[in-house]
Amino acid sequence: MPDAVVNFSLLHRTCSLVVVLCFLHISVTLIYYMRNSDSRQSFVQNQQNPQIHRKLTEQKVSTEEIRLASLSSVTNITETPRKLETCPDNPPSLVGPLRVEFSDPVTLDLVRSENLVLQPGGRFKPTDCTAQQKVALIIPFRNRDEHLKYWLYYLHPILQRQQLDYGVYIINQAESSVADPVLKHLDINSENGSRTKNGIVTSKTGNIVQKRAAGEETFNRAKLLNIGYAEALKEYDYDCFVFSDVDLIPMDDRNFYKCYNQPRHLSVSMDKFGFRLPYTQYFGGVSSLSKEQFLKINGFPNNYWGWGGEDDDIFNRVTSKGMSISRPDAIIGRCRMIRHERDQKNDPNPQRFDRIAHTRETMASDGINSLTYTVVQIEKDQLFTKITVDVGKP
Ligand code: UD2
Ligand code: MN
Repeated sequence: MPDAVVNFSLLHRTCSLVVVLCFLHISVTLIYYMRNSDSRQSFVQNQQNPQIHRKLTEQKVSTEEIRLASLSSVTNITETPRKLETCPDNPPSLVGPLRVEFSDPVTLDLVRSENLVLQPGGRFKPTDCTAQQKVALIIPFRNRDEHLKYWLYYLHPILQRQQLDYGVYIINQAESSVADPVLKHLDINSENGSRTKNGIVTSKTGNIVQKRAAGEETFNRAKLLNIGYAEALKEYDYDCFVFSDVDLIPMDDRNFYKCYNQPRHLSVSMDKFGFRLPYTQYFGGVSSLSKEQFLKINGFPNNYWGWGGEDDDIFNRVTSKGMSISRPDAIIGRCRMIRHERDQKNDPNPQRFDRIAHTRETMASDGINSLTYTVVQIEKDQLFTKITVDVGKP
């Protein structure tokens, strides 16, 4: 075969192959184009006629609507009331060291006007977060109105800055003429008896029926604190109890009036003791115990009449139950005591040393489980709840 014929046949086959390939390419492109134009057309149609689109998607939308509606109804339930975050460990409005002095006179009306956020009974809870603890502040009290004004003046703003859910309870030891039905009766009806100058009350026959008069009863600090615990719990589900003398004011708002994992002594650095602990076991002034810690030690003793010893008994109770004392440092724990004389009917208790020596034997039977008292009156002030009680006699 001549060379020219061979070359021509090769050229012909190559050309045919190119043509077939071109045809294939064109048909694939065409099919692809046709498909796309279909969906493009339906898209354009849908845009022009939203009715159709709505119809087409109706079923889908309605199920979606139901899902969203049910979701929003769930959200509505959980949103009323709005769920608040727990308040932080370090509340943002604390200021640290505070100036505390007792020269300017303070009135209850002034304190009320500065604490309009309080609920009746001296109650408060933060509005922008949920307080970490529900704290009852218990103050043993009798005839210390001047001190109480300063306590309320300084403490309310501090407790609010500490973002506590709190209530203030003044446990007022009743004057015996109010608390004692026999005396009350004798006072009202002079025919039945009379009160002599030295306060001894006699019956018509001349027999001594009571050797007490108004305000004559011996003070019992620890029993008043037990009563505060019991009465506060009747009102609200408190989980922490801060027991404070009426004359003690903290000098730093970082000294939290709340509970810790061990019973807490808060008044650790007092002006009256040269800003240091008078002795290691000292537990007087201001302390805090959770409900659990308080019950573990059967509360406080009821039979310390007069001044002294009850704070050491409480210390003994805490350590005998294997707990330790938690304390702030001497800077944060600084506090001032309003200077005062020893009150009447609160003489040092001569039995205190003997009692402290036997705490371990007596604490199981003397405490919150053996507490008896009578409520005489409950007063709800804007700044506090004052509970006047008859604590009985030694
Ligand atoms: C110390 C302790 C106190 C307590 C007491 C001994 C300090 C700061 N405090 O207080 O915790 O252990 O010794 O019992 O060291 N009260 C009245 N009216 C009275 C008597 C007492 O309201 O007629 C209340 C009041 O809250 C007072 C508290 O009891 O702050 C303690 O009595 P105190 O202040 O006379 O005794 P003081 O300062 O020696
Ligand atoms: Mn005092």
